[in-house]
Amino acid sequence: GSSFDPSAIQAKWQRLWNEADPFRAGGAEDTRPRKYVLGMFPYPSGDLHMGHAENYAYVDVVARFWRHRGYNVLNPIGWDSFGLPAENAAIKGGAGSDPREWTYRNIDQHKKSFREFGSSYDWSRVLHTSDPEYYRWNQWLFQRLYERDLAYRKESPVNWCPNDQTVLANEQVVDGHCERCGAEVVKKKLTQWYFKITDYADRLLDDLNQLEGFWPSKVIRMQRNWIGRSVGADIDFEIEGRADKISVFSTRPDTLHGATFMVVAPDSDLAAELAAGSTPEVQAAFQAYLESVGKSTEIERQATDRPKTGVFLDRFAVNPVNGERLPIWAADYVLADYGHGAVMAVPAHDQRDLDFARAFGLPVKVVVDTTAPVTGAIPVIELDADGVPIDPFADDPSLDELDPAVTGIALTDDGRLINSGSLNGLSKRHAIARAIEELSAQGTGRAAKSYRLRDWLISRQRFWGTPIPMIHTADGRTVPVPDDQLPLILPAAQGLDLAPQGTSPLGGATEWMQTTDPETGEPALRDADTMDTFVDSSWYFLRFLAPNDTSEPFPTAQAARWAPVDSYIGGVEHAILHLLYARFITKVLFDMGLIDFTEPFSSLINQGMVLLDGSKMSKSKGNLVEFASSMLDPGADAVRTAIAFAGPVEDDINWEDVSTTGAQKFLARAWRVATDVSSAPEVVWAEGDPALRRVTHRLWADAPGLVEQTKFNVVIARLMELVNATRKAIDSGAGAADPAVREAAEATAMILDLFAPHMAEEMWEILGYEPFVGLVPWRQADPMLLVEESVTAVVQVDGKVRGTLTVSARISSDELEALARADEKVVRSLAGRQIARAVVRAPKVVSFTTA
Ligand code: ANZ
Repeated sequence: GSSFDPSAIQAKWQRLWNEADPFRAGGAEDTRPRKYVLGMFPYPSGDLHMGHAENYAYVDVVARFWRHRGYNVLNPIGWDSFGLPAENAAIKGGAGSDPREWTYRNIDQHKKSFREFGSSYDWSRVLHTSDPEYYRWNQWLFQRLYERDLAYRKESPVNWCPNDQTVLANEQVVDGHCERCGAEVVKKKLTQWYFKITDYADRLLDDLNQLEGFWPSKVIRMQRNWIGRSVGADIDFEIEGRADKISVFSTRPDTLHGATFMVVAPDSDLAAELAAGSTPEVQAAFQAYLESVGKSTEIERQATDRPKTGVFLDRFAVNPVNGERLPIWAADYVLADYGHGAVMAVPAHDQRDLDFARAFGLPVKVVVDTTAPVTGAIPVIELDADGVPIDPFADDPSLDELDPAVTGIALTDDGRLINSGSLNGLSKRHAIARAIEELSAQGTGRAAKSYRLRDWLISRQRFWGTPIPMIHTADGRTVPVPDDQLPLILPAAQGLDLAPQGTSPLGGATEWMQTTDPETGEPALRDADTMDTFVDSSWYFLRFLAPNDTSEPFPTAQAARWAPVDSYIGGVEHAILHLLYARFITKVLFDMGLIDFTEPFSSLINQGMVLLDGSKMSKSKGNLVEFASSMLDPGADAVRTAIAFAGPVEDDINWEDVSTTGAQKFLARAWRVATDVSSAPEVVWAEGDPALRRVTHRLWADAPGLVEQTKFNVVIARLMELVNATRKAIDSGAGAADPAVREAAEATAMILDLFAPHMAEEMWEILGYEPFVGLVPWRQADPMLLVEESVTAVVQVDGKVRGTLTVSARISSDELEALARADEKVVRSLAGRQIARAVVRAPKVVSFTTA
């Protein structure tokens, strides 16, 4: 028929896709190169909204693109289906409600929506993390971490959300408030399970270098800051009246001669002990201070603009380099869980120490002359009009004028050490090295690093999660549930009180809690806590490789074939937590010899947010546009095209500016071009209108680079240009019978498949072809019809730039990689080492990693 009916077209192609299942990834016999494309899997909240539509539209662009480019593409979907909202919904539902029902009902709705959206998933690989067959492998992972001393239990002050009645990881506390519900977070002492991610801090930091150019630089920066490595020294101080020395961490051991007092964190065990050994007056003052400190957050405590508070403990430390007595204070600008919870205060050169010294009248001693030049170079002497040399330092203030005790400004710049014995005359860098050497020689200090990163607290006092597979025996041992007893399945929710009560609801499942000591057979108790859901999402990308495998979490051979993920696509809200945990678990699995790579996601695309009235869409704000209903009228193709056209992928989109009507008009124009040429006979391309052919071929040539650079909006703009040019050619000249018109219509169908797959399939059929256009190989542009441009590509080896190449702006990734491998400088820098991995982003970057 000749009337444009998008909803009929959609229904037809969804049916055909469901029947033929054309987007299944090829198996071992498939010899095409592979791409693993993955969208961050959804949480089954009740309502998929336009943020999801955006995310999964982009995922599908990338997956379809690589299929057209001749790749065997794996593009799976699953659900991150444990977690609080399901549990809260069940609590609201009243007695007998089960989080399972809410969860799986929503998942069914989501599946329907994704089918209606036309996403090209491999539907044979669906997983849900709340299925025992999935979480069994979380438990398996826990056991492996436990065996490697990477899972341990300790009592410590934890972040506690009084509203959700559960602990939160540091990462889940935002400005002192619960990330989820916004309640003010308090500290509470609990015995909890931790994963020892801090053992991997250096690798998590250093391996970010390989991702440079492939992950958004903002995300790399956030990861670096989160790990927060500082390099310096640990210095030991004797304490009068205490047998053991105490250590402090300092990034400026060069300033040790300028230390005039010491500060300990009031909430540290050390402060309590020092106060306890002091006078009753001090003890009382300390207690009062400690209570006043309790409420402030870490960020407030560290703020430089905050008035300094503290108490003198009437105890003294001894400076190891000059024997000076340093009074010890407790003050909240020092944090208990960073470094050693104590600092040597150098007020002349540290602003917070200076503020404190000025507030409490403590001495300030300058040990770095910041007015002295630090370079070894001889300054260029200029002459004035009379030929008299101009003193290059004439404008520099003298050190006296800069006295921090007077100005209140600490001298933090580089300079020359003074008043510092053997360090005098050295610049900061050399003085730090010398100081560390001397301290090491005397045994009073050593080089050290400090990290902001803390171990990953994984225990949660909630029902709807993976049960922690540990057993507490009657005689006080903690032993793992044997592997052959996994999965340890959650008890039924019926009869349990899920409402927050500060302890895990599983504790109320009396029968379930009872077990036996696997070693002695004596009665024992299970651990009542469940795992943080970030455990589930830390390795799910591997489970997609064989989601129904009942003998192992993932087959090693499949991992070697498909992983790591080539293109990972999702929201920037996961820039820290999820990515850090997935990177950590990947490194652990590498160390176990199960995988041959150390980073899970070779490239990362973060899409912007979908806003309404300039603010984030959310249910609580009542400004949610729902995914399912948004597709009803204009149809999925128009929604997807409009989103991709709305702007660059990484920018926020204002939903009010997204024109689905405009997109639908464009799709109708494209469709009409196809119907106009449908009756055209066999054609000889070369006989077509060269002007239109140039437009078509330029798009064939440019679209791959544009897609690889995620400039989807530009591809759509270019498609619009092509459709307009085609229409013009039809209405003038040779009309729809011109071979160039048919060529343009075919190009439109194939490239449109990235954005509007139903319409593309329909056009392809109208043009006389068999389904499916989604599987048709990309056409090569005719070089005679192109005007060349060139760009500079950078080649990295192990994170360092080793060469540059001048290449066509339209070069393919394969061609670029081949050129890079052949480049003389690159070959030389490899010095015979094998390339273990190549990551290519044409036309700009090639990154090789050696084994
Ligand atoms: C003496 C010194 C002199 C310092 C100087 C700095 C400048 P980052 O870069 O954040 O790692 N520090 C150590 N432990 C601390 C704690 N638990 N709470 C608050 N501050 C702490 O900072 C390291 C510096 O922060 C350390 O170096 C220490 O002060 C302080 F001119 O030691 B410094």
